[in-house]
Amino acid sequence: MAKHNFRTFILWTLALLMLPSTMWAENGSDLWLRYKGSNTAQVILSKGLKSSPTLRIAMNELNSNWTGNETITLQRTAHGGDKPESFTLTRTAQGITLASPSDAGMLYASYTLLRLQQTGQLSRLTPNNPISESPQNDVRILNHWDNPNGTVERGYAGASLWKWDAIPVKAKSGKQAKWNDTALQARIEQYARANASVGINATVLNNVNAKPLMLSADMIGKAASIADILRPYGMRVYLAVNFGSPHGLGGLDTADPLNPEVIKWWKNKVDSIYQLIPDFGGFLVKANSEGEPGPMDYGRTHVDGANMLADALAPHKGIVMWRAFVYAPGSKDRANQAYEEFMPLDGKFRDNVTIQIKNGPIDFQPREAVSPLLFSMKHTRMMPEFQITQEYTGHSIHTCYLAPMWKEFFHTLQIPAASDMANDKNDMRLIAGVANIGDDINWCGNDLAQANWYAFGRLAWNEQLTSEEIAREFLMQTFTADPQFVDPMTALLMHSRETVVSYMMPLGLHHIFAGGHHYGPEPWYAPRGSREDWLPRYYHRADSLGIGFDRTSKGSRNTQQYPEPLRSLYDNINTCPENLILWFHHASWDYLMQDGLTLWQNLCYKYETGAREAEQFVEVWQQMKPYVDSERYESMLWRFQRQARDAWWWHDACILYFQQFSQRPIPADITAPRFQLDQLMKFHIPIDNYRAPKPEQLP
Ligand code: BDP
Repeated sequence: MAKHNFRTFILWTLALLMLPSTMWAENGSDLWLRYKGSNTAQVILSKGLKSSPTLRIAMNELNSNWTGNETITLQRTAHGGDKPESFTLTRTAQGITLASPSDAGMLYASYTLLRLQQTGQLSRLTPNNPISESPQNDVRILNHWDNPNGTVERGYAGASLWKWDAIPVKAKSGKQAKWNDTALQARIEQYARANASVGINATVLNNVNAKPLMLSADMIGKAASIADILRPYGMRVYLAVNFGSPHGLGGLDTADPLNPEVIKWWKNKVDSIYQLIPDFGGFLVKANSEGEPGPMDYGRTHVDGANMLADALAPHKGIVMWRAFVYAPGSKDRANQAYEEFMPLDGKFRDNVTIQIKNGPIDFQPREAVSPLLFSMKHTRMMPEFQITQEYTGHSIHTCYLAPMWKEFFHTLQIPAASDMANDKNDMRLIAGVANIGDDINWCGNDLAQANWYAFGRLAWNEQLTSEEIAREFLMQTFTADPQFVDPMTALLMHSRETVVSYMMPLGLHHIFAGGHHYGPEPWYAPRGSREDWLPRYYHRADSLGIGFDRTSKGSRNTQQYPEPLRSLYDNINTCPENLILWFHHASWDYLMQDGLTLWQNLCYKYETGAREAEQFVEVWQQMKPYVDSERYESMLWRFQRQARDAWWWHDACILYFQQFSQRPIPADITAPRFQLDQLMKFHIPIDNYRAPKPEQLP
């Protein structure tokens, strides 16, 4: 007995000693899902409603996390005209009802109710005010650029989530596979949960630069095991495919989409996928782009290629997302190409083909004009692709909240008359975001970059939400609801994208990054033998007269691809929004801007403002110390410090580089560059495939 007591005493002492560290241990892995529930809810299924894995998750979330003590009823409503995932929250004296035509809708309703609780908005739900929601996009999909070898293309949060070696192969019998690596299984389930909580309902598991290997029987069996975890959370799995697979994997001597053997190969492959993944979503294809194989290798067209795959998928209700990210070397204007290549094909794609188009016509720059193709096709389904991973906005070092960029995009699409935007294929809407998720403990590398994953989901569900409300929600749930934290940090997030634009590429400048990894400034980057359209000078076109790419009716005629009023607005330098002036115009260094400064002076001040703002971010964050756990505080502090240092690096590099062309003095109140141009030009930051640079790797 005494011995037993002593052991209890020791255990208790140890537990108490460990308590503070466990209480405060914080690694960001809980994302925005930090409910402090009291297990007081009574959750029931309405009469006749049969339980399901999805409903069990919903009930479990509410049971463990709801802090009220009313009865919550899950209820199925008739489909009617509503979208299956829509839902209504109703409050009565008896309790709260979450109603939807589908189980997934009830799950979304549960997360919505919990979000209202976490963000102090429950008062919005009163007996007179039910809350009804319906998703604006039917397919809200993440694109992982993950490779079978565990690397992530343009990933800055560690290696791939999918540890392919440890993922079990699902057997043909259809029985769920047993996971030996239960930690991995749990992590993938957390991934599904996080997505469901913001309404993301689909995922492409692998890189658009797809390896034929992804379609091997083993990999399909592994994808099926992942699909089994995601399914109860309302998520469907898709795969990116290599168009050359019949050749590269199947051993055929061609991948010509009109060849009967090739057609048969794809049909069989698709059938074998559906055997294991009955709700498989379909294929994402990058064809004839940046060296990837495609139908044009065989003298065929995008239509031939996409329709052939679509026909193989159609019997199973699968779809093809065919990317429009195409550009040939030697082009007059890369921004024109997707339009030139796809407009003649408008109306020729099958119903289950969607053309996936990056938000801008170049490549995920900090600010781009909207891709003109998105305004133009009338008889083809199109979907936008955003880049959540920060390839061009500072990797997982810089804080750059992307919701304002995406809102700007949605806003621009609304500018032309509705009749000019009519499209007869918009019965089904889709939206994609390239994921910023890896195996880092906090998922995204940068704790605040979680906000971009969060915001993508929220906007994919409802484009009308404001960036600010999304930022607030995120901060309140992920850190603290204390306004001393939420107010200044919302302001910081809201400003962050414009700050990044100012210190990297203001006034519509684009693609002046370091070659390869795209981190840091290298407007001079020009290794011999490079493709011209991979070089910054192709984009900035600085010379003694001015700077910027003339895309007007007198230049590359890119402006002519836009509908009115954008066409005229962009074409005329005096009406072109100044934040895109160098995107559309080659403007004289002495061009007078609205503030009365010359373009050159204005450019210098933009760099100055951006760098100073980045410096202020450090101060704001330092003031947040009392409200943040030390682990996340420290891990963000060095990132903000790096961001500020990088911002000055951009400032020095760009001002000095462009001054060679402008030959104009740097305004006196601009901070004097700390480095000489030739010093900066010698420096190329080392960086490996998926690790952001360390602090000491800067000049
Ligand atoms: C560019 C990336 C490259 C991608 C490509 C794409 O630099 O890694 O493969 O886009 O979207 O942004 O296909």
